[in-house]
Amino acid sequence: MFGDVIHSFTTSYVGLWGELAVGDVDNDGHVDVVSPATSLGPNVNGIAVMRGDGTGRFSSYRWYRDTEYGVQAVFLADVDDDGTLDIVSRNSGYITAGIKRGAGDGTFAPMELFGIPGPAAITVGNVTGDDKPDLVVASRAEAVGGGRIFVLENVDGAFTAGQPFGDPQFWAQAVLADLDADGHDDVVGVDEDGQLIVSLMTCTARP
Ligand SMILES: [Ca+2]
Ligand SMILES: [Ca+2]
Ligand SMILES: [Ca+2]
Repeated sequence: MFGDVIHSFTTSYVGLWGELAVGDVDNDGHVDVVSPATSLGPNVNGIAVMRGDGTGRFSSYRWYRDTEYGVQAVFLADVDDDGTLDIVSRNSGYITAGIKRGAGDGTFAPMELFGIPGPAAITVGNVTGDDKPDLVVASRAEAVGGGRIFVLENVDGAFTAGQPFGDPQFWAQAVLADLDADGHDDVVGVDEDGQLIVSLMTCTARP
């Protein structure tokens, strides 16, 4: 037996399309929801943040319109290791990876954009082995310059432009795990033919 829908939340003239994420973005102990959000009239893209009140309802809603590219998916991670959840977004177009740093009170800084061709998946992990979260993008082979793993290294909380690794693959999705226990997260993914592929990462942090 499953539950009925007992609450919905209407975002007036904004539609929530894409892959959403949940987490406590304002550190009040209640789960909040973050979603790609596009206006229903003129095509304005952005990200909506809905703060949960702990009852299944939402006490506030804010729409950030700081991307000219469509946001296809978001997830939450503390990318700068300052104790607050940040938003990582996978966007359409060429400027295709973005982060919005969270202040810890439910508000977010303007999006920082990174030009990675054709991202199929974006994830966060310790790829360079220095225990700082790096951004990792698996890109689609049909994009110009794509089909590679791009590592955006975390240097003192800022991220480098993506450096490509590995031979071109038809990445469709990817997650990180340290498969060979060498202290560097590796990329585990599936290609567009449905085959499991692995890229063992050996890159080291910049001195
Ligand atoms: Ca919360
Ligand atoms: Ca953070
Ligand atoms: Ca490894």
